[in-house]
Amino acid sequence: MARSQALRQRAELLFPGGVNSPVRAFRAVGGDPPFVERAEGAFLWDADGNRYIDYCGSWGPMILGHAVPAVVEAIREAAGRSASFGASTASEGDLAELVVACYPAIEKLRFVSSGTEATMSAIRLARAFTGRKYIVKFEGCYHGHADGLLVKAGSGVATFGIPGSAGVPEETAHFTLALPYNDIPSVEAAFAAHRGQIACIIVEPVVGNSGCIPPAPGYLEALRELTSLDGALLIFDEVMTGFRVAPGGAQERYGIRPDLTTLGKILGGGLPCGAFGGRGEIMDQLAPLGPVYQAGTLSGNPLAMAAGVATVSYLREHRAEVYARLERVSAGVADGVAEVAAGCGVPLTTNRVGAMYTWFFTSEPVTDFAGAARSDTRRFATFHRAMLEAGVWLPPSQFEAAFVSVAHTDEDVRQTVSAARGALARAG
Ligand code: KE4
Repeated sequence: MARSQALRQRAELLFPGGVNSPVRAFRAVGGDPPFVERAEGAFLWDADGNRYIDYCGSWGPMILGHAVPAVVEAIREAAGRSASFGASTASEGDLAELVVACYPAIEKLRFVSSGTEATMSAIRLARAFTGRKYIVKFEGCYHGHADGLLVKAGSGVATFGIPGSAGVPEETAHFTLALPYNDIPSVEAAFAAHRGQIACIIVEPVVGNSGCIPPAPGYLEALRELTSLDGALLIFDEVMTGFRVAPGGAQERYGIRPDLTTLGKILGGGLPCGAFGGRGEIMDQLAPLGPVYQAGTLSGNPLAMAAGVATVSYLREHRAEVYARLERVSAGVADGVAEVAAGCGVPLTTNRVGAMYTWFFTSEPVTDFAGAARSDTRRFATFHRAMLEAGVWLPPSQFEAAFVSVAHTDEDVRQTVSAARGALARAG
């Protein structure tokens, strides 16, 4: 791994931990992360020419696979007309019309450049619209790195086992109530204790940032009812689940109508893009119409719009075939490895919703972050390293979801299950 090693040594002089986002450092699983040079379809190649079947997919965006010709051509064509104007373009409306078609709960939206911007802005909007300060989030859910949301968060925060983050004033965290996921009594108690004071609940409708945790039957419906009763807004953070678990995200899959929705990842087809949207009366509180300020130099960037239109329009035009394939291949890999684990006596709990899934190294059901945290993360680390050495790239943390793309084939599944035989034996 000579070239990756040289690149990492340079990177460690330039970036804290050698990375531009903490989870990429592989600290939770140990070993040195390979540097990726290129990717195509379901495969990554590192700087030393090693090939991997990719189940990280850039943490979700690459649902069509890497370097898909239609997406590449759309970006190339847009780039030829300049990368950015700082002015309105037709392409923003083109992507927005696709979003509105997929998400009936979104009457109006605004594009931003990341999921963090989307959730941060949605929270500010909810507080302004309701005139309330408190927000509710759930332990193990990650909504980006805005101050008030780094409270008992998932993803990298959970991976590093830190309660939140340094630099977040306790006065800010004070207004964030972090409750256990899939636990309605705790939500009822929070509303009883803060009647009329909670601006919103923000929830990953299918958790991805504790590893994959599906909502318990009736859970999302209860959140909808409790927020409506108290006049709080329900925000579905669909940055990860949007276009992933259905074209219309978890709100389509589970039939819930949130007040606000945040999107990202797949929305931009791999380019920096996020969005937040919802009821028009709420969205119209935003400047320049209303008193809530929110802005962004590259919001609605033409290249991101082009990649998003190419990606989302493909998903919509081929929805039946695409989501049936994602379901089949995702079930094939998740259940195939689970069967191998059962056969060699390694305790494994598999959670999956559509094309996102997680293997937890525990024999217990995993229905909230506390359950996920009881997994044997050391065993996961050994498994991850063995799979990487066998040419399978999994997300480098027990508290992340794995993703399948349209480009993954049955042969990729076979090879992955075969690699897992050796990796589970090593982790066993
Ligand atoms: P970004 O700011 O990273 O674009 O989005 C933040 C975000 C918001 N909401 C959800 C549900 C998310 O999953 C994310 C980001 N996800 C992580 C991986 N689980 C991004 C990977 C990283 O931090 O490098």
